[in-house]
Amino acid sequence: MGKTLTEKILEQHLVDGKLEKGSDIAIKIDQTLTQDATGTMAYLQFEAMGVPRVQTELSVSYVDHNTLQTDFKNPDDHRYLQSIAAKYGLYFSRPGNGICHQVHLERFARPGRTLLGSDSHTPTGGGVGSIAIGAGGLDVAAAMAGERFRLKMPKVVKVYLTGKLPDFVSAKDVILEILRRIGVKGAVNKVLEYAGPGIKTLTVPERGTITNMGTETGATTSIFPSDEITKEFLEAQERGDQWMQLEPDEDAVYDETIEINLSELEPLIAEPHSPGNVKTVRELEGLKVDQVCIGSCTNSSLRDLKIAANMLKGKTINLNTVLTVSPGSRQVVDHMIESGEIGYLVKAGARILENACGPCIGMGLAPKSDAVSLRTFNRNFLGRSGTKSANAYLVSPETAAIAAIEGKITDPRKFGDLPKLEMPKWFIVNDNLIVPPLSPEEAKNIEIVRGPNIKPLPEFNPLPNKLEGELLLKVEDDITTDHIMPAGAKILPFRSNIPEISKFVFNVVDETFHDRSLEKGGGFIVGGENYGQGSSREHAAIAPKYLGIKAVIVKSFARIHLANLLNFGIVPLTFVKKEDYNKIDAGDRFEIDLTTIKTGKVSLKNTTKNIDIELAHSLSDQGLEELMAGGKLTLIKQKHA
Ligand code: MIC
Ligand code: SF4
Repeated sequence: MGKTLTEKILEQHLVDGKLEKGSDIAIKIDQTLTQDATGTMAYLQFEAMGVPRVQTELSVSYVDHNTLQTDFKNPDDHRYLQSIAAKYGLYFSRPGNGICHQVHLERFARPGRTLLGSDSHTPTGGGVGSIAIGAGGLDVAAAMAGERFRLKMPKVVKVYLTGKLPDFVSAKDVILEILRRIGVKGAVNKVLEYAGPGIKTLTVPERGTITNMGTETGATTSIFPSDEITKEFLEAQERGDQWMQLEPDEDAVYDETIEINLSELEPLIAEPHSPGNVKTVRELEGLKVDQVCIGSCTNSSLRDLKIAANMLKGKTINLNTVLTVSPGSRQVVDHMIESGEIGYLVKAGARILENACGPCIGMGLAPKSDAVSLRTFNRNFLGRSGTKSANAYLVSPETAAIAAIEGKITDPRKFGDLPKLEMPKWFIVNDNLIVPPLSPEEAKNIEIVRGPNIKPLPEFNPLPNKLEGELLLKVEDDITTDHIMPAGAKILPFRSNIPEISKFVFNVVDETFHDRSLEKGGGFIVGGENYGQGSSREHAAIAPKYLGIKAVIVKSFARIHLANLLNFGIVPLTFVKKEDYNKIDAGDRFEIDLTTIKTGKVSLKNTTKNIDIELAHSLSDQGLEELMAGGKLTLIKQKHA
């Protein structure tokens, strides 16, 4: 029986388990990446593991999220990260060099390699045929320490592309079409593997847009084959020697198939507050737009900026619309300067921001009250822009550019002739903002530099056999980690300070959550389907744990958040009968007996309502051991001691 591309790469990296759908496997990780907002915690954990140097083939530490420096906290974190990189053998991508996923795709991602990143959009690397997975910081720290990465063997979905994208329809519309069909939980524990003649019409950065935003379907990762187009891209990045051909066997067997004829697609848009609320742009035409933001790891490649610049050439942005542009990398800016195209944006009135995440994570440029904000980003969760009353919509660069001109949602196909884009044959390669690793000898003399905002990791104790407390909060389906642990300019600087950041847990849902949790000595959270979708931030587990949350009981979990709960000793449980969700209310008192947890089931006694509810979990034996020890770090520390 033939193999899928996913199976081929996983097989080469398999260190435990069998490649059978749904079973627990462990793989070797070749590369890791971190960004600053998750990196500080990841490296505090790595330090605690006591390993003298990273054990991977390549590890890169990027600074791209916390670049708004309103006081000492963020720059102190950058300095800490730089000293860590020097001490432990990592590459360090300095602030200003670009967004981790864009830079990693340009400079480091390799076909056939495994990449684990402490950011949920790590699958961007699937654009060159690597198995690139997002994970919590602790899992990435463990991989840097040479630990295997455990996951459930995903199902493999063949996304069969035919045809060719029409003018003014681009890669973003492809992933929006997939989201329109399968929604934000349609690919949990699945890999989206792209195939078919249509892939030959997509360049690597376009493929990267699609694999990047595949995260929004809940997919473990997304991947394209490594073909002639990949080869051309790597050669143009002066990395031709890293190319290898990789494709599935002709008789590969897939678990599911999605077919998309690219020629039939039209411009799409995701309405607030979910990337899964997809409509056609036509349906929303005429809606007044206050802000347009171009950038983010989804749509900030050279091609994306070029199309926007050339659509804006010679025009002025609408009187009532603000336009921001955040390029994905310095390489992109370098080309835009060389070709003069950056001038088209500047002259049209765009506010050019730095090469970083920026408004995508609410780091500045929050929209005005009740604004309509059109963004080329991948997420439009409630409050993420920094303005809770704002309505964020997700679109392609083409749809963004025309909206900036017209001041309202407009089908970009009305623009007229498609501007002709001149793409360079060779990229300008300048790695002078990437600090290479020091030799072990040189690294010996490096001192780790910590600012006052970097607080030590909280220590968590082994779990007792019985959990007792109150149901502190009951929430609906599709609760994101942006609900649980919001980000933005005010909160992100506390990513290395758990006591401080825990004050914001569930702030967008219930401002009393922090105080109530502490008053009640902790308790429980109940949720619906896909609990914890979105980012990889482990702070959405560590901070609730710090507030005394003992178990989270839901209909189903998103993959990364489930792993993060387990990593920090919060018991992740699911209802055996989903209708039991309706039988409980916030304020009820629970007792959960964990003595049967090894059987896969535990019983919850609701002493307020005097009912028993059956709960289950999907943890492996090793996962259980880590959970009961109060989290994974304790066990890893013991191992390396
Ligand atoms: C995001 O896009 O939500 C983030 C910010 O990049 C997160 C990581 C984080 O919270 O630091 C992610 O996607 O994992
Ligand atoms: Fe940065 Fe936004 Fe991408 Fe997250 S989604 S890595 S915040 S650009």
